[in-house]
Amino acid sequence: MVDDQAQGDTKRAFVRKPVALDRRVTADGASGIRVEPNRYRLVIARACPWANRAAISRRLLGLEPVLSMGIAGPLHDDRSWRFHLDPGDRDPVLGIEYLGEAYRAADPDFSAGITVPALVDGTDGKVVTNGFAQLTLDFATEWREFHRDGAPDLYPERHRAEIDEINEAVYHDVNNGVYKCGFAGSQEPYEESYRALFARLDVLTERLATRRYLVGDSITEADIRLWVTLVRFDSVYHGHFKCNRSTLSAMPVLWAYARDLFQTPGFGDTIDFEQIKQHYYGVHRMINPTGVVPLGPDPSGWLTAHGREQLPGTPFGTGTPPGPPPQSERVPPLTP
Ligand SMILES: N[C@@H](CCC(=O)N[C@@H](CS)C(=O)NCC(=O)O)C(=O)O
Repeated sequence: MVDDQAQGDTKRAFVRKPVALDRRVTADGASGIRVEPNRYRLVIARACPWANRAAISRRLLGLEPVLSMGIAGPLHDDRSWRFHLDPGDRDPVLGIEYLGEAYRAADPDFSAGITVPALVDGTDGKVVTNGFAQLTLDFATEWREFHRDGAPDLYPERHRAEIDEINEAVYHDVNNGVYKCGFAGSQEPYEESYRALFARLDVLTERLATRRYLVGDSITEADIRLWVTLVRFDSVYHGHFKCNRSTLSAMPVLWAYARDLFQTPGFGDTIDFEQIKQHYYGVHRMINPTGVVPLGPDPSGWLTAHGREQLPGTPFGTGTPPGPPPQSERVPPLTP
């Protein structure tokens, strides 16, 4: 449970625990674990924003043919994420029912959070890493040999300082900021996080009013990280996490930016709003004790025109968009 991940301080603020298994897979194998085609399996859940980053990066970079993906269902219990969307309730490649089995294969005494995304070594079924922040940076850099033709550079050297700076602020105030609002155990840390969240969204609004993407003139890691929170905003963070100064759809610049990316191959085709709502409202019983999942909001607005083609920037620079996702990874089309 996410609340098990949180350590309370005296004001009962939500504090995210450090990543437990943070080994790296690198091109030269200097980390002890080398990038290899068809060896690892990326395990995600459609609901999870941290896992969503990895799914988007994999799509944009075209890693699907060399890095398979397992998809846990939206609900989990104290035995961890479960592959209940798969035939026989088991991941077809790893052969496991619960993701926790792969964590305990890596460390029989593993007692920290069993989280997605997790990169699992298919040769021994052990989790290599659940270090969500490093994972996508490594996809962009260490997995370069296996990128598709026309893949974008999501972490270009000349922009790294700027990307890192934005990512740091977005992580604290937005990505983790919504969780700090939602899981605040008392009024004061909630208000502090709420103010920091919307102040940051105001700053980002100003930045994105005159440019299509956050850094440089095409999509980077910074856009992926901001977007995974924006796309969940109206479905779960606005109500369930009390981030309700306004909906995303009432913030014109961010709403158009988020729609633009939703309609870009590799982004919207990773999103399943039903699974997102089922997870947040169904799993976080401490803040939604009934487990009732709201029917709204109507998601069809995501497909409306955004007008951001007029701004400086093109999605893939000199590269090309990815093709459609593999058949087995398609998400249901949006229905009102
Ligand atoms: N691994 C990261 C982030 C990933 C994360 O929190 N994933 C959530 C889903 S959005 C998760 O797997 N939660 C399961 C749990 O905590 O039991 C962390 O430990 O902070």
